[in-house]
Amino acid sequence: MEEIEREIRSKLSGLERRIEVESSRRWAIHKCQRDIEKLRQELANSSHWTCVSPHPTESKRLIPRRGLPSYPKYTLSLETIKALKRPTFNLWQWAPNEMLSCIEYMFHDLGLVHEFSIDGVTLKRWLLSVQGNYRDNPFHNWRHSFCVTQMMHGMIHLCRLQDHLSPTENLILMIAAVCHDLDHPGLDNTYQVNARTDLALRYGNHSPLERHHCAVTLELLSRDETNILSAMEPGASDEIQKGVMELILATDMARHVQIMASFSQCVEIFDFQNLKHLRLLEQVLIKCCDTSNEVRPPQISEPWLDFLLQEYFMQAVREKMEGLPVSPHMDPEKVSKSGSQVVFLTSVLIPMFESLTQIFPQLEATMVHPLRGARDHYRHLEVEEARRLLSSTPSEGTVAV
Ligand code: BYE
Ligand code: ZN
Repeated sequence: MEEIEREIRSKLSGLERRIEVESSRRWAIHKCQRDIEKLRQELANSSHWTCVSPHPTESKRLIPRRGLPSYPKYTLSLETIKALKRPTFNLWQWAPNEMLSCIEYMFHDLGLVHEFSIDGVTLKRWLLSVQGNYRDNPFHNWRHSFCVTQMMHGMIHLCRLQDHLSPTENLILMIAAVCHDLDHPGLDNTYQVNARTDLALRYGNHSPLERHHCAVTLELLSRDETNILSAMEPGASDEIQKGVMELILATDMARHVQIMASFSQCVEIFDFQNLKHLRLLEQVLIKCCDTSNEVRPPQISEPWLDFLLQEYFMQAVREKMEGLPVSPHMDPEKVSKSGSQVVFLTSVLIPMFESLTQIFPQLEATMVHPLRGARDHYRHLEVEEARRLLSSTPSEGTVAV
């Protein structure tokens, strides 16, 4: 009996040592990733003349056009333009500047620049300011904004939203996608409320983050040099700002159940002439895009999950230091990566995309199928994880070798 105990104890301390070593590695990797992102951003911001891409030889790269000193200007290859509409688009290969040009292209492609007489230079300045107002968080950063916007652009095409919605509604969807996490501090609403941060106090604990993203969005649109809505009648501009606010506020996951319940009711009798139905559809669209990483191929989606957990674990460290409660899904001691993802896919993502499929059946193959694939993949990992745990935990009378 004593021998068994000794053996378990030695195994335990071995595992504890390993955790120590591995977590210091995780922090080192995280630090490197942040440094890389910072350097890329610096490089991108300082070089307006040349392509700053890390792999400039690939045909998918943006080709720099020379002779424009004040703004980074790229032309997109045909291949990129086609790829940009699909969830399989590789969004990890672009420098921050290139993502800027891609979004600029989407606004032109959807006819929004033409329709609303948006000044080309103002559009660039607005996008640059938006980019500059995203922080260097592991997850809630400029690349996440790009992802959500690229998915929205893809959905607008796939669901032929330009035939179903007005240009104003399409513009609202795109602005909301780009701006929806502006100045995200990397700490969620629960932290804001528990730590009684300035944001929580300012907004009386009601969706403090989302209200802040709205405030920064309005701030950028109120400055002459970044107001892409300046050519419109004040009434039209107000309507767009109001629509954008509603969509950004809908991204608060605390409202998920309520929004999905309302949407489920109208989805069966969906009527594109009914404004209430349209508002709900738009809310569900931005929610889908915001949480759509798992729709993408596994090589593309996997780093996002790691970055999100990294952000969550950093919050947990801080909460422990400050004596605040730690949410179970953020606690590195309680979280199982595959387990949480199975739950999230089964209870949030798949039902949400399935309900949208009732209006747009074409989403089934492009989005719901990949989501089911991801769920099966994580289920498989979960089983393997459990097996490994079982075989490394000695039960009574037996000692695992
Ligand atoms: C959500 C809310 C805020 C920020 F830990 C991000 F299991 C998210 F709960 N997103 N976005 C995508 C996600 C995903 N949350 C989860 N999985 C995603 O794929 C679940 C989390 C890892 C956890 Cl919902
Ligand atoms: Zn987001």
